[in-house]
Amino acid sequence: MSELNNIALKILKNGKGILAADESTGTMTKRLESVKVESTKENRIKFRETLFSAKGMSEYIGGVILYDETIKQKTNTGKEVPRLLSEMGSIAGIKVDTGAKKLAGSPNEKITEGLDGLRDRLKEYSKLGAQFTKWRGVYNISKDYPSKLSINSNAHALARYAALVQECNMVPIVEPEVLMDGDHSADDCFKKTSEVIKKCFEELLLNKVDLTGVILKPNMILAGSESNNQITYEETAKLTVKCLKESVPSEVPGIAFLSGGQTEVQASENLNLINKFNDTNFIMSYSYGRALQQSALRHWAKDINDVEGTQAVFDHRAKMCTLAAQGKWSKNLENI
Ligand code: 5MM
Repeated sequence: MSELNNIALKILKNGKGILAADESTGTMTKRLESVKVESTKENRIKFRETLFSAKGMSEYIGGVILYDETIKQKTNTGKEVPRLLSEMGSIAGIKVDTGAKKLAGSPNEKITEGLDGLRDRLKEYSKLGAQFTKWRGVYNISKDYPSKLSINSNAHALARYAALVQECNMVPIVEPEVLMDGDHSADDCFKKTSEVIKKCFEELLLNKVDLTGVILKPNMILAGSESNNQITYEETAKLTVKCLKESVPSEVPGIAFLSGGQTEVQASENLNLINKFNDTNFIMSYSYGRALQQSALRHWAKDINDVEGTQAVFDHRAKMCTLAAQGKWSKNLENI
């Protein structure tokens, strides 16, 4: 077994998942302002440190995706963040793309940037303790989108990123996110997501990426958030498994879903059913941002010094997600 495969399995084994705490300063500012907390450097690390030192980290969270600011920050007790994570039994990861920008040639779509100088940045992050990385491509569904141009150019960028990351002995998370926005059907989501993922693997292979050392971070198959034809959780789970079975090469060890705007409970319920229907060898776990942090953030905002209370809320959410990653979640465990 390769070293990269070992890292990927360590992150996702036994129902463990990933905490996506890699919000860029702009996104984190929106999140904090939505709960009326000022977005200062101190407040950003205070919230993140509260989660990273929660008891549930060692049992449920195999890896944490950090943002550039956070991986270089020290906690209030003076510890480097990657060291704190490692003491909590979790692995530090880092978002290395520099964001999605207007795609020349199709200005209503986006291309993710960040390849320039990436080799040197990766060396720096590796020295800081990161063992895995993340790059997100975003795609919109509408009558004309995603265009071939967007599918091809984002796949190309994701593959060049992944090849550079493996050269630096880290595991790349490949995240092609087909957004929920819009009124498209679940069938459209299935078709477009399949096309996007297949193209990504075609490019990954062309770039000689070792698929046993990759984690795929896809969206689930859902109808658009404005569609009148929503599908059931069971249909989502079945379509999601079918899509991945048909589009992902069997060498890939693990899939960690994004939550993409689903509520915390929806994201757990869907993941649970996906695992019930999972007849592949892929580990199917989570790499949630909002669906792991929302309720903890709301609790914390009421009193940013309530470390224990916030951690209890976070621990509950992480436990629910890990149970879902094992197909052991049920609604009555939510106490709602
Ligand atoms: C945590 O949010 C990440 C995006 O941050 P920026 O937009 O500021 O770069 C995002 O990539 C995230 O990792 C994934 O979309 C999963 O998060 P959700 O909230 O969809 O589970």
